[in-house]
Amino acid sequence: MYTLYYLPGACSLATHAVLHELDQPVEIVDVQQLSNFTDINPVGTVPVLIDGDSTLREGAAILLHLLNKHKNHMLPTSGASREQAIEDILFANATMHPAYSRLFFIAQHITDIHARETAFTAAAEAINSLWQVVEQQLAGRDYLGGERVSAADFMLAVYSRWSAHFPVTITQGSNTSRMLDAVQAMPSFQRSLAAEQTRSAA
Ligand SMILES: N[C@@H](CCC(=O)N[C@@H](CS)C(=O)NCC(=O)O)C(=O)O
Repeated sequence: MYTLYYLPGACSLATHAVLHELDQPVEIVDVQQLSNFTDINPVGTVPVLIDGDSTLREGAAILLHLLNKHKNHMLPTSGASREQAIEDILFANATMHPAYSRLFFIAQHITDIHARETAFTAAAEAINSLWQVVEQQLAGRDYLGGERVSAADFMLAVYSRWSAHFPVTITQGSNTSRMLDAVQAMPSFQRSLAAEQTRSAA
């Protein structure tokens, strides 16, 4: 049984959904209910995964740990498709996620209304450029890696939901919208979303 520390709807939702895709039992802990989460992750961010005696931090490292450990179709075991899947996870984690993180930063720290608007517009433009890159990669394929869903698809589907919280216009191409809709309709995604909402409402 894994333990996943999460925030509802945050990037930890991708880890949660991938755990269900891998058919792994998981207990989830909403870090908002904890007063000592920085004892578990001094950086204060989710996800954190407990696997036996190991405490794993950093979303990309956690996903690669899980995908290397459990048999799956999301991370090929060798070759160019494996390299591509790893690159896609890192693109999601280290490029797309930080682009979205700017929205949270602006909302939290920029109070001047004009500066805020300028910053939101610039952040949205940067995000939209990245979605165009995704759109090109998805040409002629259902998911980033081809026919089967990958961990990076889950990550992008989670991030895509965040723009609804901000006064920005984020647009995705038709290939991307199709992929994002397909991932969010998956039982693993729906189950994770529902569990996170139920837990935080309790
Ligand atoms: N590099 C970290 C970043 C994770 C991250 O930014 N998590 C956000 C949620 S999506 C978080 O925990 N934010 C709460 C905070 O920063 O206090 C990772 O990939 O695990």
